[in-house]
Amino acid sequence: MKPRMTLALLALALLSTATTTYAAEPAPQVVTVSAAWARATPPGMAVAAVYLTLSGGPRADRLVGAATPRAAMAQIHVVSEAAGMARMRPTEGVDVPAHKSVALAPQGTHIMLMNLPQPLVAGEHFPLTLQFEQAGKIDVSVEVRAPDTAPPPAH
Ligand SMILES: [Cu+2]
Repeated sequence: MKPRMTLALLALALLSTATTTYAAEPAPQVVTVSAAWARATPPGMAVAAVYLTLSGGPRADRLVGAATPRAAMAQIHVVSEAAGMARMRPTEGVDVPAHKSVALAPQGTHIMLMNLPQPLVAGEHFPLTLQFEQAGKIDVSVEVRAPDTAPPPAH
């Protein structure tokens, strides 16, 4: 009885060790996307900007495109300043270095949605598919927030 009990305890100890090993937090193998949001659009406004945070995985990656059923076209835009004017223009892609975060935020790089058939309404969520060189397609949900007092980005 006693040796059997010892063995059982030993087995239990081994099992829990193994469980602990497998329960270790899995490191993301690819880029991850978080905090995707867009401002609600007033009726008649056919463009909107999506902002989000890209977190690099073990390997560098590159965001190269985006698409959503809510807009006829989606482009990655960068903002540059010339003669005191902020201007945005399409870019080929956004580099996401390994283990680094890249924020697409107001006044900076964003995903431009063009030809919206319907306005974006505060409180709703809509799907956005991001295309990466390494990770392929990643689907995210974009939260639509109430417009604030900041002026819309100039085109
Ligand atoms: Cu833009």
